[in-house]
Amino acid sequence: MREPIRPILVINGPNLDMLGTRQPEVYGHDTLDDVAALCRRTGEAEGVDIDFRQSDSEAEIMGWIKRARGAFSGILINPAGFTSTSIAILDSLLIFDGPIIEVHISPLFRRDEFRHLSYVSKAASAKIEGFGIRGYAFAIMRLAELARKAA
Ligand code: DHK
Repeated sequence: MREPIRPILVINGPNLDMLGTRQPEVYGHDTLDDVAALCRRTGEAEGVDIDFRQSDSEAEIMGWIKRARGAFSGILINPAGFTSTSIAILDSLLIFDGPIIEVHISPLFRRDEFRHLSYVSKAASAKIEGFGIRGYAFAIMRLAELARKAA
């Protein structure tokens, strides 16, 4: 019999709790609760549980990632403001033993130059940006597919 697929960990970095209020012309009108609902719906359709979290704390995010090894089949991370600054989060992600997909709601390639650098990308198997919150759904579909293949 096949092993059950381990859940997917969805990590949201700083200020993403303010989605819906925060610069709606850049990030849209959906709230973080809407993103969570989309992720859970997509997970249900794919037959995989979703553990959805947000933190403004780099240390807390690092702790979640370090404890994810062996417990989750994949990680979806929107590192938000830590994308271009956190070698520490990159190092934590490099400890994880499954696929990692980096998601950004907005198209970073056409925003400020300082947003173009991503340390997290060095640990990611794929990156989705500029699809709005739908990028989360695409990432979960792909992570579920990879988890099924690995099971
Ligand atoms: C979200 C943030 O908070 C910014 O710091 C990033 C990212 C972009 C997003 O598009 O989801 O630069």
